[in-house]
Amino acid sequence: MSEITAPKSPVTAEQFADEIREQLKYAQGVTVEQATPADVYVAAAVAVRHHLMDSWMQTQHDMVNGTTKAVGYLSAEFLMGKQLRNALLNAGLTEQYNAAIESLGFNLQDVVDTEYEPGLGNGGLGRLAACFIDSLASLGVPAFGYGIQYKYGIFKQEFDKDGKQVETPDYWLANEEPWGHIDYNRSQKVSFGGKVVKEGGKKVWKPAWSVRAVPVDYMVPGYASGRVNTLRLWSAKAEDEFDLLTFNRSEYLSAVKPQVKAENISKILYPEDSTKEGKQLRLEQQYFFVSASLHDAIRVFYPGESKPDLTTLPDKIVFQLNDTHPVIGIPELMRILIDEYGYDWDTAWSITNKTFNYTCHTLLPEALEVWPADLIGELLPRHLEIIEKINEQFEAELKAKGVGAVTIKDMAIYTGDSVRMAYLATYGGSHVNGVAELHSQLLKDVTLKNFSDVYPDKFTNVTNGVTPRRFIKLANPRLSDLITEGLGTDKWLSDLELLKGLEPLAADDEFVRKFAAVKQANKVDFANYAKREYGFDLDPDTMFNTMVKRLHEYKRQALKILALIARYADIKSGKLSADDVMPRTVIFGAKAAPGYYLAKMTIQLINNVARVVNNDPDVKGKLNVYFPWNYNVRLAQHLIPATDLDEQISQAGKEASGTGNMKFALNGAMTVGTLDGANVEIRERVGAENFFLFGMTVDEVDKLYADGYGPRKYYEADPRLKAAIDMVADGTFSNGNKDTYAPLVSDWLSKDWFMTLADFHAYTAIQSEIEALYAQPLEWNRKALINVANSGYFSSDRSISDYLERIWHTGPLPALA
Ligand code: CRA
Repeated sequence: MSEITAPKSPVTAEQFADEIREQLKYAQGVTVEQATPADVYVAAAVAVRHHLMDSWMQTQHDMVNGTTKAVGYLSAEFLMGKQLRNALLNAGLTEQYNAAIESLGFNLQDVVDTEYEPGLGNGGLGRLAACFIDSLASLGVPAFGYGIQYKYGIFKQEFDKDGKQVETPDYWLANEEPWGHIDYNRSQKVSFGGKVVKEGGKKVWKPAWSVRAVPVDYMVPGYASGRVNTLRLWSAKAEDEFDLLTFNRSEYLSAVKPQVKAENISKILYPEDSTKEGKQLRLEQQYFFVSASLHDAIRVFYPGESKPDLTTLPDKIVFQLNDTHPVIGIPELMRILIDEYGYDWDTAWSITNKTFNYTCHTLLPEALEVWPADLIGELLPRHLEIIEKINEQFEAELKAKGVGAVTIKDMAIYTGDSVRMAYLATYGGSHVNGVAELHSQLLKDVTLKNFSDVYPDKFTNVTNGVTPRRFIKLANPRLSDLITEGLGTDKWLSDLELLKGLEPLAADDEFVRKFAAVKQANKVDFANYAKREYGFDLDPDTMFNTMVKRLHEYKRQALKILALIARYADIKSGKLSADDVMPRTVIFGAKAAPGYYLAKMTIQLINNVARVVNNDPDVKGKLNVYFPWNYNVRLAQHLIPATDLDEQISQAGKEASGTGNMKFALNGAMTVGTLDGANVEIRERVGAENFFLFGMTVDEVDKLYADGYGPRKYYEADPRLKAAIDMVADGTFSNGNKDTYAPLVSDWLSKDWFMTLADFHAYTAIQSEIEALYAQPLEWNRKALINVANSGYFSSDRSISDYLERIWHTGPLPALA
């Protein structure tokens, strides 16, 4: 860990208030009296940026002039969450800000509430990237996050009157966005299309069109490190705004066509990729940000040099490829080195190989990108040539190592028809890592087995982590205070393993009661929040049981909802008296990909189960289901600290890691989960007796597939499962319409690819264990506290330390004077 401590900001609350006043007057043109909370938010954000400026410049200076290798984290997603509170915390300005805002006559929360969350990511992968750049800065390691400033982030989710998901565009830049600085003077040109010609024996790419990549810089302040790194998100602009000749012919729309085409590149996060056009746009995005970032790094590290010695590039910066999305960076760096700087192939390959590493985040084959070769050929003809040559070299290398012809064919990076980006990344970089022990093992044993046989040393694991600053300190101030009280220090915020010191306190009933009181107060807070934001009436005296994550079949929201329906069916049939039901509030949060039919139908089902169950007097309010729409980082920060029981119930071998599981354990929720992803490591650390484990293991899943899985057998054998599925089929949750969920029911009974039915019995069986423990609040909270005490390992600071040691081989900048 870094020894650097933050220079205590000398600013007083009065000065901070003056800075806000000045900004309001000279930049925004409003008096304090005229100002709205939104005005004050912008002014406060600008004031915070000003306070970070010296550290930002110093960090860049030390990075470029020193000998510490920097990290470039290339990621198509950065799901940052709101910035103001986090920046204040990390800059040590929270108290001054609070006092200043109040002295100006504003309510703190009103001001913070005006900040609009940028949704520049889909889920875990994007949020992980945000945690990682926070930790890099907090550890004092010089780093760039490189990505795209999408104009529209992930869609805004609403539900229609039938409970169906409706997607609306999320125009997060509708109001002034004070954090990003657009740096027009440091733009890069990125080119596409055209053809490769031979000129004087050299291959020359003659592109057909180009766009201008303009960097938008976000400061990334480290917590108590005095260091501020950069998140550089590229925005696409046209090289020429419009064609005046066409415009003068009154063809106004045609005149702006090139502009539209250019700006489309950074218009939207992950466009649909089921059409040819969508695919092409996605590849354009990937190449756009990667090409701009690589050129930018050369500009930054070799300032003003027309003939830089790029053999030193791997000593200046190491690039991490966050999944396959930035992998086109490998042929792009080859192209830059060979075509732009005149290096020979072998030198270029050696530089490239040392500069890149690849993190794989999935085991689902459909998430490992494969590009049609003709698409790459059309859009990036020179890159396709380079990829072909890389593949030739690769095959020769394999042959020399004695690998058989069949295996060589299996391992092809370029098959003639397509390019396998995960294979290109594995061969083209120095290291490959999975994101949890189990996942890394499965990568070696299954997904990338051939590669791990030939290059065993490339493979390693780095288990994911989450930043305790945002997800404990900011999200859960009550728990933070209690932890600090229990440990007698707040150093845990930069050394999370210190939480271990709480373990003895689990034997102290007084402390456990305080811990329980924190959870209860958080539940009351969340109930108020849910009332205000969604109009829900949550009862904080029931168990809060949460399942939040993207909606995907493998994550098995269906398992949760079927178990809930089974319990409802028990009440309806009189098998169970509502009086004997432990009161439970089940809270779902999930977005489904717009084109994912069964996932969207599951959302509709959950909403309608909520409607029916919450309004049935027979249930006597014992079971309640809520589905707050538009799950995002903000909602996570409110909901996670208020949760008693967290659901991590994916089919074993499908969830690469999960990071929600870590956030919940750190906030004192108990977990019900399968042996999947990082659940395995959480359980190992918190102790098997403090984790509700159920369900098949990876081996059992594999065996069942091999033996031939038939879900109907489970339906026939388990009357409760049958009752639940029958209820979905018979129209109970669709106003009598039997067709509404027919595709879902038919999938469960005939395919059930992720074996929801096979795990149903185990899942419902563990509920009695859960409820027995919940009936003893002191014992429940003791176990929950043990979870907190033993989850320090899941700090993203630890993940980053692992990357530094195992993959990046660099460390913090020298301590600040
Ligand atoms: N969907 C995995 O599924 C993992 C995150 C971050 C995911 C999660 O289990 O925690 O990555 N994979 O490592 C992914 O995005 C393309 O693959 C995810 O967020």
